[in-house]
Amino acid sequence: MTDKSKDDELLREAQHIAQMTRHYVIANFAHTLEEATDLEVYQALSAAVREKVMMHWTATQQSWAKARTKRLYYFSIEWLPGRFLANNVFNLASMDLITAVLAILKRQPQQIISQEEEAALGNGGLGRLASCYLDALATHKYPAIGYGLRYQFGIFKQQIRYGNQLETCDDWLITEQAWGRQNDLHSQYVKFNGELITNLNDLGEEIYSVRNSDLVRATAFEFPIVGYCKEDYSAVLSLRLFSTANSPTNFRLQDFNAGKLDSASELRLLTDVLYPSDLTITGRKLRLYQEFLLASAGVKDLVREYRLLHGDDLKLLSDWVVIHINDTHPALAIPELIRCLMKNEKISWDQAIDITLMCFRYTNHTVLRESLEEWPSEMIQNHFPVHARIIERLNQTFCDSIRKKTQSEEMVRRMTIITSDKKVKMAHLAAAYSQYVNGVAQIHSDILKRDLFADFAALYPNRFLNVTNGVTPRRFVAIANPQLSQFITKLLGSDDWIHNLSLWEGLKPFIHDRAVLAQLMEIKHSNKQDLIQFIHEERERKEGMPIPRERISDEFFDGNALFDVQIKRFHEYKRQMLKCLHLVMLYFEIKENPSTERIRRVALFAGKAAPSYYIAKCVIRLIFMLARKVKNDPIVSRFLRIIFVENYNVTHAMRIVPAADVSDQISTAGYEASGTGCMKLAMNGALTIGTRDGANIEMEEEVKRIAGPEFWPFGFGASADQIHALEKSGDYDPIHIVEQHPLIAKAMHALLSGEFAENEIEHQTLLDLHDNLLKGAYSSKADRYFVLQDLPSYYETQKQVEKLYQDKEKWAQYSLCNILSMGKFSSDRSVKEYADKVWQIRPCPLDPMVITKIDEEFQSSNVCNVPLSAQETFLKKHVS
Ligand code: 26W
Repeated sequence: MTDKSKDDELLREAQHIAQMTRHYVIANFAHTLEEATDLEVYQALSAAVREKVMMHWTATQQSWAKARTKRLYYFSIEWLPGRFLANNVFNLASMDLITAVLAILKRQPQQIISQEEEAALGNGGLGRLASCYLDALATHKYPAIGYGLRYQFGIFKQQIRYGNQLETCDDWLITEQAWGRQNDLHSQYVKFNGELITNLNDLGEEIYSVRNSDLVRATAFEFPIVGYCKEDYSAVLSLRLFSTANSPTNFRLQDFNAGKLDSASELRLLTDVLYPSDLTITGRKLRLYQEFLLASAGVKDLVREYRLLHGDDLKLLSDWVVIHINDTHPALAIPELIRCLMKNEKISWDQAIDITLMCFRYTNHTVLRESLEEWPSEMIQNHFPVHARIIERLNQTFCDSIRKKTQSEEMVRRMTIITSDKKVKMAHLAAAYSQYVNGVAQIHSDILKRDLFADFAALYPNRFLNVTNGVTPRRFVAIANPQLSQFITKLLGSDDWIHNLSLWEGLKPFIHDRAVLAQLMEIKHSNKQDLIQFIHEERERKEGMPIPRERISDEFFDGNALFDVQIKRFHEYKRQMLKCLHLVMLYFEIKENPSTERIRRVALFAGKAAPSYYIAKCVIRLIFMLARKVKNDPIVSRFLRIIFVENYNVTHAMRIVPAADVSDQISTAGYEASGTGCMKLAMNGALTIGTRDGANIEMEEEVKRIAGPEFWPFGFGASADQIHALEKSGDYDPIHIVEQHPLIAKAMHALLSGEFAENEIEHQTLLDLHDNLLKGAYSSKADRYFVLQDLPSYYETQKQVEKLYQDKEKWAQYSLCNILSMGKFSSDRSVKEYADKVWQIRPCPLDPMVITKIDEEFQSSNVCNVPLSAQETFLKKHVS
């Protein structure tokens, strides 16, 4: 197609969607376009786009039902899809379409798109990874479904008041939902509580049921996940989320009438809140209820779907079904499947176990001991007696097999699912009954085999694999960074990289092209200014009044400085504290040598701390204090600024990532399973300052292999093995490091003296942080995560950063070399690897006959389908 005819088609499509939007504004809101609010235009435009999505969705589901292919059921207790409208339009057509539609409607695209509350149904990495994978699965047409929970309140909204993190309710459902809609076909009844009943099945084997249980209705809501596809129909997957909120069956009227209000609503409130911690579980019973709800409703739904497509013989389940559990939170799906298999079926216990083992796959996402789930068996017993009994038997069967294999009671003791103090180890349950278990980066998978699952790996060596994480280049490059995307497309002569990121290696011939490098720097500068503008607008919205633009420009040196960003959850192991101490050192250094030539630097932080994580909140308060001190210092503020962007979420990531020059990936080696922010930032041209941890290691390998060893210049710190050795020997003494480095001593002393504090509470915060590093007040040991150990090398490496940044052209060259080496870290590569090695599923193209039929049916009933001449009249009238 020529450019001209492409443009014509785009305009026609835009015209059509604009017209549908006008239709929906009046039909749904009783407003003409002129009087419609931005929210109403957003809703109406979404409804218009949704029509197209629905056609593709129907075509996908019908094609796959017809082809009877094996399907993936991906269970995750967290999902972080981000905003839908722009993503869906981009994946179906192009961003230009939305711009053209809104030009016709005379509305500002950003104004309209930002009306959408993002579905923030997760804490961080785990949930965002699941969403990146669904995007890639849809893009490459893998038959898959996502299961999760539709929390009424997602992760809390974060505000910082005088350095305190305030948590407020995330009321994302307050407006009518344009994308996630109820679908009663998939709603399920799930049983909680009650008494165990044991019967025998046709084979004379025990089967279990309950009496006097609470019947809970899990109402299904579905989001369409639109794959990227320009040539023909996009595949559209379902993200199916269960809620107990608005079903009247979940209300205990008897209790209400007896005045027991809490108990009356208990079951309706199960999906009210997402647990705001990715470290430990606090509200235990409710969390277990949530995990069971997801597991049971999901398994029932997939069994229903299987029967519909393949009949009632569940013995063949694993031919058509693969169930993935994203960490252990949905692991109760294992006993739930056993229960379903044995109920009313001529399936024996041993067969049920074989089928289950063939169906399940499990990914582990953390090695932090406190994050590994263990449930008291009594608790499972009290609320899910059938599942407790099945887990007991699963444990027995598993322990017997280990005994037989090893003749070692010690091995049995170490590998048991239920411990001697009656705790159910969910990681053991998942590892014992999954065909494959994987970690999320090579180092993490190796550590799992060496450490957490050492015995399992010894007995079942073929079960353990690695699949390194990946992120979607659609959302995090093509949509978030349109300037860079267009530039890359121009250089490569094609936009195929959007679904095949390894093509980026084709940028190599440009690494010495001065014009290309200059343009790259220009794009970065412009992205920085966009970020400043965005933060400006956010602050104005928050404060409800205009703020002079100069104020915020000044705060960021108008984008003419190095933007050094650390954006992620606040955790001690992620070591935001390391960056803070470096900033304190910089502060003193600048103060003492004000006339030294140096670069200007903006240190940007964003991230949430779990509401009960005291030390993490202290670090946020420290950042606030440092930012204030630096800003008010006439000398230091000439070179340094510290910014905290509140309420980090997917939308904010899409703004910050394209503007970053330096990406801080500075976790204690051995602790960050993979990290995914590191990939998004590098794809957008940031250089990584990082430890040899998680996916950093593989990013380094790729940059060195593809571009050359010199282009990964900012690695630093102790390796995982060195850290491991220090931990084992118990020799680590942080005080010793302080004594050796006068500038570090000065920084630590500043915490003690309260130099950055303006009141007693602030001073106490500094003292607590100081003691946490030197005395071990809040975690078991002093400086448990080796902040001071790595501080000297971090400091030296930051000096290298400053040196390189002085040569802008050279910096741009390094940046380009990092970008072009990131092909491996696309979620497309990850899901293909999962599909081949872990799931054994294949892409299934949409059926042209199905598409034709749906097209015809839709066109014949399309209320907004106007003949071309009428469109042209409209165009003449409205598009100048
Ligand atoms: C028990 C509470 C709880 C909740 C969530 C414990 C642990 C979790 C998650 C497994 C934590 C998590 O999000 N892990 C992150 O997963 C990412 C995706 O694989 C990785 O990139 C991060 O390194 C890892 O920290």
